[in-house]
Amino acid sequence: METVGRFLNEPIQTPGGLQWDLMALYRGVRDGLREAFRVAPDIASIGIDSWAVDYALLRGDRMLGTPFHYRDERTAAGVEAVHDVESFEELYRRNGLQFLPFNTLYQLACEQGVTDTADAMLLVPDLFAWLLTGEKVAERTNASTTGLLDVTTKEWDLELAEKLGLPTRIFPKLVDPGETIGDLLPSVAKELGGSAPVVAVGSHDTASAVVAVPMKADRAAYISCGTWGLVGVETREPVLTDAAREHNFTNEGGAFGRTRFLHNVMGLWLLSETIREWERTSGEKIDLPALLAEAAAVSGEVGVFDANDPVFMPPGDMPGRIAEWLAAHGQPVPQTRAEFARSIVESLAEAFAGAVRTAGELSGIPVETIHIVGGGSLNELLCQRTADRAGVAVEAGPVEATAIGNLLVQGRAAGFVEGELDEMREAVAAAFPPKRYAPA
Ligand code: LFR
Repeated sequence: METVGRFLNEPIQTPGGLQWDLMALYRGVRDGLREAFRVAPDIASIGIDSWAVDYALLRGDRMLGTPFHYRDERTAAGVEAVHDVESFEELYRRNGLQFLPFNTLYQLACEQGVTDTADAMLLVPDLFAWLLTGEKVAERTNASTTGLLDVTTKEWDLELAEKLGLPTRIFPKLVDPGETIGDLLPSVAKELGGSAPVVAVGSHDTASAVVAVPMKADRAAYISCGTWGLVGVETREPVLTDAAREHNFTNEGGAFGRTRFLHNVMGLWLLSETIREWERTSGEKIDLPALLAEAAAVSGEVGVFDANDPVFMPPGDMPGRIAEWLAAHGQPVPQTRAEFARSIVESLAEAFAGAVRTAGELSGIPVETIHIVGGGSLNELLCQRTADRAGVAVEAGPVEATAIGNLLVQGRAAGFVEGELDEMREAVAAAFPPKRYAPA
């Protein structure tokens, strides 16, 4: 695998709320594709994945505004509006999703005026597919994060949409990973210096990542660890029990018809937002590996906070919120940057271990190994402390699981990759041997 481009994703606070710089992202996509065609003119296909739940509304070929960031505060009103119509219990029966205040249905409930004039809703990866091909579709794994996909039939729940006052015309045709979406528009192909069909993949980044977890799914749990820590197991069928709902576990759609039964833990957002705050207030540039080395050397007791507490969701002063949480719960408050970093790692490891245990109990899968993929797999302290706190071995890597899972689904559609999911995962393990952390 060769990386030919990378670009930043920096949301922007506007008077209207926290929004995505969509056109900057599209420029990054185009620059990357142009470079890809330069180094490999015979590209067979293009696959797109991104984070979930966020979308743009369209009328014809016009976007109605700039997409909101799921961390924008406006969703609180949407939650109330939706739950007035349908209780969380009933929603869970229909869509199988954990409660997250930013699930697309809550966001759409804040947009009544706009949805009335829209004729399509496109989630972020589908939006890029449309920009590149002109085709408007909804890839099914990501559609499963909207709250508007029926967890049993895997079709749009138009009855629920109608109940919530959403026009059913805005929900595009669903496609599955592996299906061709369309060719590049001629004007786009000309600018990029090449052409290839856009093929649907697990367009939800977590769906792609889980494809590339080198696990034996009947005895392992995974943690897809980047901004979020998505902690769970893969099942053949959704788990819709009262216990699953009470533990706020989600049933998201996986590639190859599997279910991603998992829980969102706050993830490395806690650390990156802490570093952002320190850099903003001190003007210094903070070196992450050096910080983590100092954190590993902290010997005294550090406070452990609830990494799942929603107070940590919005952007802003993260070290301040952590200190406040720990003080309010009678725990030691970190004094140095190293202690803060250690407290974050310990709290994440604790939340990860707890979610793994619950995932195993709720699904009946005996967890013998925990696989950590994504950026967090490089964080040795986090991997070791997760193994220690769970009392289960961690296997770390690959770091680029999302990109690998995206490529595997494309490769299978193009006929380069053979075999079933288990064999693909064996191939991932052989190409990117995981690093093992035994529990202390
Ligand atoms: C990870 C992720 C999670 C989703 C969150 C918001 O990048 O896609 O799976 O819950 O971002 O979209």
